[in-house]
Amino acid sequence: MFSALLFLCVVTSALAGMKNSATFGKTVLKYYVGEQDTTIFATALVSCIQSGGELVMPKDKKLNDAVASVAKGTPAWIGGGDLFGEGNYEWIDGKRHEWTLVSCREPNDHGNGEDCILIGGGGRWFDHGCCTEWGYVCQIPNTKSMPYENSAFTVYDGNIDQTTYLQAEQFCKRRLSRLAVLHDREQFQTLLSKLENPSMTSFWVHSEQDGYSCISVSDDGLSDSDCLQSLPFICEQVAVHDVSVSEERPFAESGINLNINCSASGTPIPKVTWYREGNYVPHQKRGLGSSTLVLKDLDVDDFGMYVCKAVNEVDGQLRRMEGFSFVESSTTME
Ligand SMILES: [Ca+2]
Ligand SMILES: [Ca+2]
Repeated sequence: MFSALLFLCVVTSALAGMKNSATFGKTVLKYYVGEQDTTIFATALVSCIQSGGELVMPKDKKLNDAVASVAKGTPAWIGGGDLFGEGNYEWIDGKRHEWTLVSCREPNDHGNGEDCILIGGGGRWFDHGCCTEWGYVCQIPNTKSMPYENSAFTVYDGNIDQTTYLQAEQFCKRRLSRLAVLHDREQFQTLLSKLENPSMTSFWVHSEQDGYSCISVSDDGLSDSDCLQSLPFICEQVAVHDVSVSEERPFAESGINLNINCSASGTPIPKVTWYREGNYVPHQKRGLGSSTLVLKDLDVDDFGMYVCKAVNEVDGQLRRMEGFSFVESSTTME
């Protein structure tokens, strides 16, 4: 007879811990790194927004030197890359990125898979795979004003950002976000009530209703507006916020049936799928934002590493994030 222990650990995109910071003009540069805190490019982007700022865009040498110094010469993500077209390097605000501080033989798009930019020793830049894990530097306004961050929503208020509908839409997309989908007026009023001094009363948002082109929201609700008007806007993160599994260390004996549920939250609601060693597991019940791994009449062949992935995608584009869970098994003989 044998019994077995299924061992499981959960890795989610937890917020990183800040390791170093420095004031630069009206902003604070914060460097996040560490065994638990290094992360893929997409998570770094979202994490900076959640901290009320953005992944740093060191467009001039002074700022670049400050970034290199706060990152202590170790590689760190900065806000640039060619994610939206090979060789078209852009900062995350959509401005063209020029390789003025290039490292030797870079950018080289090594293996046709390097679309994000790291700052390295001497403040020099190099392209690297976006899904590799590194520290990162956020640039955060040291005033407490805008943008206001409320969970998945970021309100870009009047004085800073007023744009046409199309520009607002692009702005959100470059931050792994979309123009916010607001479901009712109360949701908007709650958001607005948390702003200290809202300078405007009308904001661009996305509408899922047919027949509208450019939608703004105000106290009166949603309305069809002139697309070329300049308005502030509200972005909503496209992200997996959390991944959890029903049992972290299920004790499994041969012959039993085992159900392990994996659920994820995010905007939009992520698709959740179980894999075993990279292969889709057919025995799973998938629902909205969750999937249950169903192992019937467990035997030794069922033990192995299971991975639950929560994926978010908008417009079929690369803008997505993943959360992972790992299930490992070990067996003990009696
Ligand atoms: Ca590339
Ligand atoms: Ca490279």
